[in-house]
Amino acid sequence: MNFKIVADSSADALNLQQVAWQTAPLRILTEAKEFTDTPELDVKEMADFLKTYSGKSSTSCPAVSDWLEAFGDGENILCFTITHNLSGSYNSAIIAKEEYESEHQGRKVYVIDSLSTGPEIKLLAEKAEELFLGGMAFEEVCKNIEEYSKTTRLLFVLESLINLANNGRVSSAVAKIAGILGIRVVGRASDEGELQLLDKNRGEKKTLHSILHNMKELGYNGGKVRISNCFNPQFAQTLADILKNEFGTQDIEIYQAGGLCSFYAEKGGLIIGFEK
Ligand code: X90
Repeated sequence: MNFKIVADSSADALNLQQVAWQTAPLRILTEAKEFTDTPELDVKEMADFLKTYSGKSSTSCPAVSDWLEAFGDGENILCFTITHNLSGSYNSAIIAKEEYESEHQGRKVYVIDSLSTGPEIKLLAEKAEELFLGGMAFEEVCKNIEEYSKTTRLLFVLESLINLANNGRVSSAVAKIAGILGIRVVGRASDEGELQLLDKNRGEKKTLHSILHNMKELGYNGGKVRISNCFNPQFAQTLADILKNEFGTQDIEIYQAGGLCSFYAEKGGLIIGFEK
């Protein structure tokens, strides 16, 4: 059976080793330049450009044609999108699925709205790979991933919410709190896939305390963790060390966020996906 995992680029590069995968790019748009969020995008170069750029910037979800390209010639495709509450990506994927299935008799695309983004999608994709390699049939994998996604969570820590506010994803009053020097906002993806703010903290120590507290509240107890960071690997590593000590966490990975997550998480931001 030919199996392929596809996600929009909010999931960052998936780097799966044993099944075919591809991402459909979101785009970061400015008046001067456009960045397509493929695994090849030079995120550092984009961040440097945005630092000196003072005009408007926004993003756009994958077009139907981007999804079709990512489906390629897959026969059984499991497709993940960022939460429909923040993006049109899910709608676009559904249209692409219908087109793809009617053009290619017998091929299947199963679209899952992650109600989340970034590292939580990565956890879902990794689990799907594992189940498939264990010999599970396509439909069963899809059903199991729907169940598994009820046991994964997403937290984030942001130093700036300017890009989220400028693009209408949080209110500007909320963004102002995060704009105060040294304040870091901790939040989560709610069960409905909305951005939910939980806490604001001054200083790294208090922020770490808040992350741990909120992870525990959400049921964390030593499961898998994926931390996507926007040019802040040290902070991610500090958190990883604490998790290893406190919970005996074994399976933890830290990586630089791709274009879309870097644009919204902004410099210093962490996005943490974990198993309950
Ligand atoms: O369609 C588009 O243009 C994409 C818009 C995406 C907007 C938000 C992306 C957020 C990425 C920030 C922290 C994670 C929040 C997750 C809440 C569900 C990273």
